[in-house]
Amino acid sequence: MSTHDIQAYVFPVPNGKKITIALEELNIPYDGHLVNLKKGEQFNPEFLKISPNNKIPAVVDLHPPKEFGEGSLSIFESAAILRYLAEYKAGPGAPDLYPKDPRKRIKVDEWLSWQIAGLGPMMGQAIHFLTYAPEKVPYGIERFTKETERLLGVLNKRLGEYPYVAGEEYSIADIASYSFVVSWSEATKEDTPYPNVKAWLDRIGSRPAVKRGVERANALMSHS
Ligand SMILES: N[C@@H](CCC(=O)N[C@@H](CS)C(=O)NCC(=O)O)C(=O)O
Repeated sequence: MSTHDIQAYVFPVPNGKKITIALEELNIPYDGHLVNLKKGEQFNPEFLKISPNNKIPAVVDLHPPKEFGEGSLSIFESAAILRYLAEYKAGPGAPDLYPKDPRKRIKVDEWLSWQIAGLGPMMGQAIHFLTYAPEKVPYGIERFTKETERLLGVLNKRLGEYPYVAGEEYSIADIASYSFVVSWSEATKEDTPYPNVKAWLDRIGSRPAVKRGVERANALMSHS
């Protein structure tokens, strides 16, 4: 049953946690739905109607703003979802996670794209070869681990220059990268050797809304 405008379809992996974290930060009430990737639920025809690429996350807004016209709105791809939520759905007292100032906004777009196209896929492949591949493939492990480490080095440099990924202010770009970097430490069982990344992880991870977002995603799985 739907009780809120926003219906979030997730699984407790970094791409799902991004959305629950953003919803908590933005003070947006929502109903969470588990799409159990372990059971192949991402291929259910009903889910494919809102996420044709058979991946989480996806969001349905039952009552989008007037400029979107009549009817509910479905969105897949996490960057599109994060931008939409921050721009159109932020609740009372929420931080501005997607600034209107064009110079600030382009930095958020840059680093959000960097996560979606670089950090996420490379880290995903590295974790696959390190943890899930049915055979040990040294070439795959080395290629994707090296690239992930390079990307973490880039992030470390950036966070030596600015407190947050997109600059002086916390934004959806931080949320997008945060849960991936946490999962890298979990997968490699090592604390990150990058001091600026470590300080940033601690800073973001101590935010109450971030904790709530992670818990909410995990709870969907444990209550399923
Ligand atoms: N570029 C997509 C990536 C989404 C993605 O890779 N989702 C994975 C979980 S991390 C998924 O649903 N995989 C299921 C599948 O490929 O069948 C986004 O940012 O939303």
